[in-house]
Amino acid sequence: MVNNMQLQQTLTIALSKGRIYKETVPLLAQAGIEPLDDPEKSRKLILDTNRPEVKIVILRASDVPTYVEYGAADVGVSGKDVLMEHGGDGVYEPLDLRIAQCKLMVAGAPDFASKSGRKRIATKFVNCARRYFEAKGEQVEIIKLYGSMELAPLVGLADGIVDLVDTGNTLRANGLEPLEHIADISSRLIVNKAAMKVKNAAIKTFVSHMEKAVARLHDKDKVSS
Ligand code: PRT
Ligand code: MG
Repeated sequence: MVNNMQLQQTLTIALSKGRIYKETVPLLAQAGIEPLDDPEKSRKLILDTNRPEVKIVILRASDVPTYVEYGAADVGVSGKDVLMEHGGDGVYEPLDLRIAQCKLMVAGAPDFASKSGRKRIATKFVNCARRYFEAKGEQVEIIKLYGSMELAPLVGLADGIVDLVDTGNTLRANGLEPLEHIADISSRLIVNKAAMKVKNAAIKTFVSHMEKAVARLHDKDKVSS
């Protein structure tokens, strides 16, 4: 006879390929979850794990909050930049995973500040940029781009950009400088609101395992540095 109490709650985790996947896998391993496929090698978009009740879906980074908000995934990992740009309070954000860290900044040529008149700012973070300049009381024209923001000031499309900066090498290689700090960015664990109620036990356990994994990884960093 099947005992309902013994049926394990399923958990679907949304991740994006690239740095978020690479930096989340060691945390998942500490939580006892290991994917059975590598998304960099396989074309599969749904990955099984060593745990039959846990699956991983591989999405475009900017789609992760949408999948989690609508409950197509129970939990996910998203950059704070993506969450700020997505806006709203459609998901819970219980944990800072302290991975994929960088800064959201205004960047431009060294003469950026001395430019007169209304500046043009190219970015894929149009909402973040609009909010930032509004809060400063500065009128700018925002131009939406989907990539290679660094090119825009070089070819006269924009005076400056709003983009993520880590080492600053990409800016420097293109004769640009980081100028104004908008926000510190790291990846967050996000949770679907209905799942938090319906799958409370599974999600609470998962979040607390991830919390311990983050603490362990961070302590290790402190000891080795
Ligand atoms: O690439 P795609 O359009 O599919 O999606 P994505 O760019 O959102 O994904 P991905 O994997 O590139 O980034 C995922 C998340 O990683 C971002 O949302 C951030 O939260 C985080 N992250 C951390 C970064 C960086 N560091 C980073 N340096 N994302 C992007 N960069 C890029 C930045 O845009 C710039 O082009 O790296 C370049 C700058 O790096 P430095 O070291 O030269 O300063
Ligand atoms: Mg990218």
